[in-house]
Amino acid sequence: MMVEQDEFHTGMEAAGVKALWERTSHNPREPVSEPSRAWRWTEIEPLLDQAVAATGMEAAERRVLSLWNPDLDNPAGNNVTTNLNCGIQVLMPGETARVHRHTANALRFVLEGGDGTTTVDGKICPMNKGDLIITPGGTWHEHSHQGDSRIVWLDSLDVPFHRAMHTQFFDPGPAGNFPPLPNDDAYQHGGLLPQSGPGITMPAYSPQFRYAWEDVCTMLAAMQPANDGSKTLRYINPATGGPAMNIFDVYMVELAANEATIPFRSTANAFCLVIEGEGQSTIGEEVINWGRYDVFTLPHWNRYSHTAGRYGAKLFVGTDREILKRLNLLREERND
Ligand code: GTQ
Ligand code: FE2
Repeated sequence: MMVEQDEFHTGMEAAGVKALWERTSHNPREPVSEPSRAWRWTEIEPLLDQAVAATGMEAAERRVLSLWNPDLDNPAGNNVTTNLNCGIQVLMPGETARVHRHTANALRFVLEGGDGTTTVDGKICPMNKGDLIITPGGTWHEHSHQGDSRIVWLDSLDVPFHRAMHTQFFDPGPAGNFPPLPNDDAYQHGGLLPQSGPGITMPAYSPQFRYAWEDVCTMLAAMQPANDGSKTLRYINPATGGPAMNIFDVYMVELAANEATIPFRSTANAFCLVIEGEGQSTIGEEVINWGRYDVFTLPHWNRYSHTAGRYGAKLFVGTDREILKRLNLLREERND
């Protein structure tokens, strides 16, 4: 009877309960996902000089344009995909971004300019176009710029994951003590690992903080392509062979000209930063055309395939795959 129904619903509301059988979303057969989103370099690039005009570094702390995904809108912060955020950071000659540390893992990939440095736990890491600099969670870091034109890089952090886990901590500096580590030069020859000296006991994170662009190019040139013509290179922690950062895994993917990659899907979430070339990706229901320095997402369980244009392409990929893998939640499907 109607009256009983109403009493029932009123009673449930007062008690703070809901009837599971009346909810449509209680048993999805597959993960619910959001569509792929893209951010265009041609739209972001003109804003960089305006950002410099809008704020100095004292006020900004970090001059970053955060990529905002309307499907993952969150008043507590921005996400590009489930567990990762991205931003474009600009530093002018002579400027610095002061020392701090946080539990989130962070990376920066240099897009424009050079002669910058990020100091990570006392190690000075040169920043030039194409270089990757990581700051594993807990490491002290600061940026400075000795060049003569602006330096621009992509930042990405696993902040959304820490927000979900309530493990986000931040220390403003000054820097405290940090463990001594061998120089990055001590990790530049694959297959050889220092076994004596300060800091060689297995650190909690990669002892290498800088991955030079020249090395990435040398390695890609040395690799044999896969069946679909692509080459995938992983940035690793040289002391473990595992991901560059505990739960934040990064790759460089080289695509052959005019050849579609084998369709793939995963419960992991990734973003792609186009380093070179132009092309198109089919991601779930979306078709995304992309060019240099565009960023687009590969949200969980969307099947995707990339096709570069006639010059081929390079995609830098950041993913939360390692989180899912460690929790035995990684499911992957390749259509070959
Ligand atoms: O460069 O240290 O985009 O701490 C967001 C937070 C960059 C950084 C960001 C950060 C940084
Ligand atoms: Fe930081």
